[in-house]
Amino acid sequence: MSKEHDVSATACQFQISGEFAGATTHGSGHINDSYCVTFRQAGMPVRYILQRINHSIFKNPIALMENIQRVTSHLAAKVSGEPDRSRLVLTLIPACDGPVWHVDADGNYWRMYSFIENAHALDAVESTDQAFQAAKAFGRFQKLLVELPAPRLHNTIKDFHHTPKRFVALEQAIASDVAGRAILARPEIEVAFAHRSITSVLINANLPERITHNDTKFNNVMLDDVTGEGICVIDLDTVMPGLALHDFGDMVRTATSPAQEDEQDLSKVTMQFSMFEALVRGYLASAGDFLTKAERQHLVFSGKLMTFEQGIRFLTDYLEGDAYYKVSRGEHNLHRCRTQFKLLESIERQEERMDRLMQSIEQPY
Ligand code: ADP
Ligand code: GN1
Ligand code: MG
Repeated sequence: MSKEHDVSATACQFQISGEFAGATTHGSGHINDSYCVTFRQAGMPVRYILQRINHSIFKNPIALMENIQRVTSHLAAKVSGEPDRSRLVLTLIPACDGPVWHVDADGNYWRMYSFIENAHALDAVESTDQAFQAAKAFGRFQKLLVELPAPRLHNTIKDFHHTPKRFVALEQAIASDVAGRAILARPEIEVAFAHRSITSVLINANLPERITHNDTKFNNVMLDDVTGEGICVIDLDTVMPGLALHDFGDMVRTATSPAQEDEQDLSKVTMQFSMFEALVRGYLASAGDFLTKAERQHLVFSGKLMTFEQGIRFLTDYLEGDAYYKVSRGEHNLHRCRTQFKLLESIERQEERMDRLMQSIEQPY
């Protein structure tokens, strides 16, 4: 349990019956704080997920929660006829005073979800079926949100996937060098500059704005413990207007390599072609009927771009003295940057083969 936050008192601010029975930290996210909390109801333990929203990163937590409320209500209505529907969409628990968030005495914003039981999220992919299931679930998520009624969702982080602006932020971090680390990251800075020209490709490709998840990390989809099916997309803080390809690209980044994002043995980091193929097939199975030709033509490129973008984001944070991502060692962000750039290299080596796969899928005869 957190030393900084009174988790039990906070948990009791939500409309949950029974007695608070305990809490443990949960998950491996880099931004928010998540806890699994248990209440005893009629003698039985019932679990929930309590999260503190990082309001130094998400500057407008209420707008963010409005987005999540609209999105989860819309999705819940879409799956209302399906069996097991409560496990297919996140369910927000209202706070005792009404809204679906609670603000504590220190100004922290909290929210509570029902716990999706008999399902799991994985930090690294182990099988092609998992990759297929994750991509199918994220594609379905996008598809169900095509019809979200107006108004436009709030932007929870401005220019989140504007890669050219991410590059400018890197240049500023190098110039300021506040932590004196630029000298330690020379090879990585060179890789970044060698790829500058790819940063504006998607922005200039005239792609349609959609409602996208924007953080389609492999561990942001829950897989059913028994069937392995991708049942529920989670971590909705960055659901906002974006490009479908940012989501697909981030799947390639996080669900093709068998290694963890901060693996230090770079020989383990590789883009497994079989996983890429499973991602394409899973994503097209659910998103294939609404994607435009231009979107389909950039699927391969999106994996390269999002891997590069994440690499420069980690590098920027390393140079800025670890101001953004949670770290547990001095060079953590540099290690993370290195896995991204190793994966980028692996993608580049296989790009032609990936393109050939796409051609065979688009023109099977
Ligand atoms: P973060 O922003 O820290 O990544 P997430 O919302 O992704 O936060 O949650 C962290 C982890 O907690 C997830 O990877 C998943 O394992 C678990 N989790 C989140 N929401 C639920 C839920 N409603 N039911 C069960 N597990 C959940
Ligand atoms: C952060 O919250 P989490 O750990 O799922 C980040 C993503 C990055 C990811 C890299 C709001 O996601 O954009 O891709 O780390 N989220 C935010 O692991 O910046
Ligand atoms: Mg997450």
